[in-house]
Amino acid sequence: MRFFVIKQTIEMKVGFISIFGPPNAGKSTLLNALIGEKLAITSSKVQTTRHRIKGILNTDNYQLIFSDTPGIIEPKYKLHEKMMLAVKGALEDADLAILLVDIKENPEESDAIFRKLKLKAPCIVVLNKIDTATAGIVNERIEFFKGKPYCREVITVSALKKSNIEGLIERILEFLPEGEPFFEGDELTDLPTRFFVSELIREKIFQLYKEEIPYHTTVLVTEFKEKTTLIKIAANIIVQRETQKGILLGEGGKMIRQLGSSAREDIEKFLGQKVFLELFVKVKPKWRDSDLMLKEYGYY
Ligand SMILES: Nc1nc2c(ncn2[C@@H]2O[C@H](COP(=O)(O)OP(=O)(O)OP(=O)(O)O)[C@@H](O)[C@H]2O)c(=O)[nH]1
Ligand SMILES: [Mg+2]
Repeated sequence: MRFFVIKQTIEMKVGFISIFGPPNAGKSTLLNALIGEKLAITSSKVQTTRHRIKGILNTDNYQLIFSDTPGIIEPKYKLHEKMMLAVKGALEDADLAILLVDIKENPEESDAIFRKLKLKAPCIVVLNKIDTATAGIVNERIEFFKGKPYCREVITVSALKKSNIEGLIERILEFLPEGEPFFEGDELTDLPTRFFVSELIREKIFQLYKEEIPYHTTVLVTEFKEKTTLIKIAANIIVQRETQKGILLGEGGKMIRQLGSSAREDIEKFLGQKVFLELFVKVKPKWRDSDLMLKEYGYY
């Protein structure tokens, strides 16, 4: 009797896929749709994302390490420069780039941004928000990007409605090499929990306050203590001026109470545990232009 030992090697596709595009194209919404979890905060305002946020999609057959990045802009202050450094980091280690376009916006503007990136990795142009456009516009945009030198392929999705996300993943896999996974097990990201807590508070600031306030603000978690029945979290909300502090607090503290309770609900959902949240507003003049303060608040 003979025995044959068949050695089976499981072929796994592995790669870094970075999402780039102008502000508000839907990059963070797309990251969340790809990962199937709310990892990155989103808002209807531009410049919501300030960091590179990695989201890892693990199956037996592949490990896809996606990076959400800040929208590409001309920097006006040091915080902007740090944001563009986050974009640069994601440019450098991308195996594949997703160039994300809001189908409603002028394609020439996205094209100008993509040309400047001078990417070495292959690029897929992904037309987002197709739920808002007619078939005629969609076809026009496909034709526009198809001939561009950086574009290997054009794919259409709606990140918000989660349509054609599976199709996008299938195409991504075709561009990636086989390899060993970079991250172990079912890790979802490489960022600490405190970061996501501060982001959830920042997201509420983007939703609750008008105009300039969110752009003058950052959030720093100063305490994160796991108690028996709940997690005690304290965070500083940093603003640049006393007047902004007044707006954040609102009359008799009305606004900050609203901010605190809606942020707490989201943090509880994220952590799956009861949370006691304390918020403090601090004025730090010109923090957006101070290397020292930017570093302290997590912008490297
Ligand atoms: N209708 C529609 N809206 C979308 C879609 N994808 C994203 N949005 C909306 O577009 C807005 C911007 O989405 P974000 O994901 O925050 O965009 P972003 O590119 O990450 O923006 P920045 O971080 O500011 O650069 C939000 O209001 C989203 O709900 C989509 O497929 N369809
Ligand atoms: Mg974003």
